[in-house]
Amino acid sequence: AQLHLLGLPRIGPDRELKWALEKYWRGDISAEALIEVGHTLRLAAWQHQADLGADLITVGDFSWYDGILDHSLMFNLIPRRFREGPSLKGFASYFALARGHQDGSRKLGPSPMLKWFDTNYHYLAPELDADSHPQLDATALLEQVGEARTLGRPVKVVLVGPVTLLWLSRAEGGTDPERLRHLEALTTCYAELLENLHTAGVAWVQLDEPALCTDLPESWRSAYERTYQRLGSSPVPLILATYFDGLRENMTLALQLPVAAVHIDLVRSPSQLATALDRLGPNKILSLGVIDGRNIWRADLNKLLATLEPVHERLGDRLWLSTSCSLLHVPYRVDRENTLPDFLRHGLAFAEEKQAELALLKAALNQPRDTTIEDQLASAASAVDTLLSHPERNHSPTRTKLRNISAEDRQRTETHAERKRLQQRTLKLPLLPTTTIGSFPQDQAIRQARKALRDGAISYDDYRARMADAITDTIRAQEALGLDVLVHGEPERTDMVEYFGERIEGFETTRHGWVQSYGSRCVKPPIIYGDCRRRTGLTLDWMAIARAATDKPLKGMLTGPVTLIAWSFVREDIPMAAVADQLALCLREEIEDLEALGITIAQVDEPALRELLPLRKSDQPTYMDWAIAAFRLATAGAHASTQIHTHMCYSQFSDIMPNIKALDADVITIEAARGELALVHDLRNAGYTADVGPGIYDIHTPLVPTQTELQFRLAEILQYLPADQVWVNPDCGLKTRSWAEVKPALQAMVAAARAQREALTEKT
Ligand code: THG
Ligand code: ZN
Repeated sequence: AQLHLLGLPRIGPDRELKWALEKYWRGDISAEALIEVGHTLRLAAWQHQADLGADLITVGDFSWYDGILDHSLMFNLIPRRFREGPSLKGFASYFALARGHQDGSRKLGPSPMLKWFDTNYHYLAPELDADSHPQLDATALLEQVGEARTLGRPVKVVLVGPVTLLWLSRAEGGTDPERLRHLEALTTCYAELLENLHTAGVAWVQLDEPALCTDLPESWRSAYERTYQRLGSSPVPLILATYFDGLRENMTLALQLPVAAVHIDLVRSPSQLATALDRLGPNKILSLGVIDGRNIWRADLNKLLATLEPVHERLGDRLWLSTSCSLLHVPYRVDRENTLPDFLRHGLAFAEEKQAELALLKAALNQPRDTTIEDQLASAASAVDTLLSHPERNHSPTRTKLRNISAEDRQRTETHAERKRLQQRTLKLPLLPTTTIGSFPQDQAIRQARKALRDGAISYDDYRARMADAITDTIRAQEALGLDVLVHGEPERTDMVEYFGERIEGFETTRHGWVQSYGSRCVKPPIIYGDCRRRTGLTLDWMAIARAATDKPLKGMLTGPVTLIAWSFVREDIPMAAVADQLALCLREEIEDLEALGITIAQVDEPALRELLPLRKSDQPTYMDWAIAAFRLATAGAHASTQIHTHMCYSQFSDIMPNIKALDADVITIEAARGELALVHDLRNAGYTADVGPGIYDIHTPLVPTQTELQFRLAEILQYLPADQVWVNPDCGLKTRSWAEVKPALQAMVAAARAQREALTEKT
């Protein structure tokens, strides 16, 4: 068997690339210094693969900002506004597409940032139009090939395949034909690129086609045949890489394409091995993704060997071993995580440990089993065992609570209309109530206090006092602005999922476990390894401070079960639905305690509800069932007089409207990425009758909206929704903005709501 890697993380074990990029953007370092950082990171990744005994060194998985953007530039897929805009070169042009460009008074927006399949990684979508003109410029990639060749090992270049590249692109007009019309010209570029790579001495080219693992319309399936018929004459052998799901109905199609090797994901779809073996041609290489590229658990190597041995006997060197997908989605290495308990740390495998697992599998298949191999297999098995049988995994009071959940626990006793009447009695909110999504600007002082606590420079009491000041200040500011429903502002949270992960039992957080989310931005997903339960309040201490500071209606801020799961690494020994219910019970208890504090509004955010949606339609109902059930378990214990809010962002909602309705929240605030009106239409068509706050201004830009603008938008919304259903709020949290932007924006928002209120009262 041979060993190759689909791709590695690139941000650097200490986020070296992030720091270098951000310094370069600030003008603190030169382009040469940035280039040097990239070079060093690539070299380290290649050297590591060579040391490990990988049969091919993977090149092309590095990127300054995003790999798809690299393809857009390599194939000259420049968005129209940039083609017609100022002539930029090198990094200036690259980062303009990634981050936007200010050209005098003209602002050129960045390319749309979209979710990479069902991951928490975001790519920059290629933007196409009738005048797009694909053309090859492979200079940057060929340079990297040259660098890698100095190691003296066979090189494999990884690219996103042409069909997936188009599948992920956006075209003016937005229809399939408008994307597919560019396929032929693009395929010509790929063919030329393959020639160039061959000339440069590249041994293999991996074409990533994860789109083959989605529900493909017929026009796209036939696009695969056309495209690969042409690429089949490539002078360099091709690996077609598929991942994130099984190939299912596309299996025959994929195996018939004229490529030398096919990679399939055996983690997401172990059962497809049998079918693949059945239909594999006599000469084709089968690459098996056996080590999970999406999660961080150490593999059960003995079980894998039991599966692999017969395959190896049959295929010999036509069996290749790899990770299920690129390792981009996991952190670098476990061994530095010395704050984790041993039983957990020994049960984890990040990118480097996963590579070692593959090397061990390869050795166990290719060589006689000597004692070194046997010892390593045994110690892996015992580490996995220790973690699996750890008592934290099976906490009996939590299990009992879970067993006792009944259908009524997921059902509020009053209808929304009845609840609304009761809630209004205590809240006494005006028409078109104003609120925010929860977070307020995190200034230097707040960040410094959190860091000082982490570094042990200040005591917890000192930290708490500083946070209390921040909360009180934020409350005063909201009162001064005249907002109707106040929040405490979340100064104590960096990332909300990390915050809850630090407080819920059954979670651990890492010190260095960063994963790239987009560009230079990273997240540190916590690990759900045990039964989740709440030992003490998750937010109560801060909320008590806020409650004491104001008499106005106050909203408690919680993160929903689905989002906690989506942005964590999750145990796999029990169903995700069970983990979701455990988390839901934690939130349910928290809401009960908030009520006891006199806080009768609770927002349970589910920004990732759409993100976790399975790639295949046929899998989606099952997911939605447990996701909605968990949200309802979290919230249905609230008194009828308690108002449940939820918030969602970054996604398209039209196809999940019925599911959003089924959450049975009293108020939903939504990011209206496609504009408020499209969203309001969708809500009306779905017969949505609960309250809605369609984000009335975009917090993702530093532009401050004016009252006139907002009043106009509000008036438009009111043409579609009755006034007593509408809330007025920004479209997301304000954490990333400055007070200088937030104050005038909220002032304008409150003024717009008041003016609109008066206009409505005059009418009646
Ligand atoms: N939290 C988590 N996942 C997410 C988001 C989140 N996924 C989707 C979306 N939001 C991704 N967006 C971001 C936005 C900002 C940052 C990361 C992902 C970010 N990260 C800091 C950085 O890289 O500098 C991390 C700093 C820190 O936490 O200390 O700014 O909100 N889990
Ligand atoms: Zn949001």
